[in-house]
Amino acid sequence: MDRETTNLQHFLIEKQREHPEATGEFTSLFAEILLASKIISREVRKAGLVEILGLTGKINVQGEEVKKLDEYSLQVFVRVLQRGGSLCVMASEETEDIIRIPDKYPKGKYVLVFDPLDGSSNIEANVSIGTIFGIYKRRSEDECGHDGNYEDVLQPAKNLVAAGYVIYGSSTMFVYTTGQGVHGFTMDPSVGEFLLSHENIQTPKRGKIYSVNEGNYNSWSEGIRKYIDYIKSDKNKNGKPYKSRYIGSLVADFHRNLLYGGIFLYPRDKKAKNGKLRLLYEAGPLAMIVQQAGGYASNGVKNILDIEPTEIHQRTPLFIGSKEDVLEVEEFIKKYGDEV
Ligand code: P6P
Repeated sequence: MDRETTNLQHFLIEKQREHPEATGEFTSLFAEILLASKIISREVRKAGLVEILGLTGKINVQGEEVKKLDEYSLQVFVRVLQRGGSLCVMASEETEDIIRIPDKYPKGKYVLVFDPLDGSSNIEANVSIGTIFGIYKRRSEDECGHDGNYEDVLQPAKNLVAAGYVIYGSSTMFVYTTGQGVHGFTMDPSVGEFLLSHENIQTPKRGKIYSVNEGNYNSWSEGIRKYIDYIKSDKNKNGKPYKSRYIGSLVADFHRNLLYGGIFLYPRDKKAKNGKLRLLYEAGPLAMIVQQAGGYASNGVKNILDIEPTEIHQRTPLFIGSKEDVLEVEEFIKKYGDEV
């Protein structure tokens, strides 16, 4: 497709022509997500210049200090997305409870789960950070106009109808899937549009990169320690040690591995018995994206897409990226265990 003149809206319309069963129902919702992303991108880009860095003095539900851009990003998403009429409820990393749509706004049939600004601890260091989102159809009675509830939010990632992320890096990119491939759009500030840059992203079946915080090595299970030792040896399928690449910003590490191939790991450890990352609005949406790109995401024993969430902020071990690499982690866990 003509990359230079194709923005997301045009691309969605083209895709709808190819798939008559697809309707234009996402277009307005995606337009709102794009607007929120552009506003956040503007603030992230100037963060070093204005007094928007630093802490709010608040602590979020994760017990983490809330930086001003975190809070700002949450508010932007809520203010833009609540009025569009597509959503019946939202859930976010930054809010303990589900986010209801105010009565003054119409309610639609979709549910948005999102991490407005993941990796925000890296803001001061000018490291790439990102937004992650997933979209479900409501499960409760499908009468628009009714509030959504926990039943609508707590769905396995296999139910997602769309997922995506925005990476605020050297350029701002929007990467998404609606189940018909993974496509990337890069912001052209001169026209203020996200233009098609990566059509139908496919990740290599096996990579040469691993991304993990090795500082946790002594806290991991035997299965994970043996896997990491294996890929750092000449005995792995590549015949030489994998490269270590770890930014400490999930979206940035995931995005690089999606394009180049490789595996990102956040295993459980003695401190974080269920891992650190969140199932609903981090692992789940990325699992849909990576599967659409030919990769795979696992908690070490099963596909992330199949995990039924019981709590909004529940954590999960996460192994995600090139399919053969992730399957190999499952083999090591099966053979040596994952007890911590
Ligand atoms: P650690 C950032 O705080 C984050 O939530 C993810 O973006 C990132 O992958 C992970 O935590 C890094 O965690 O324990 O290695 O610093």
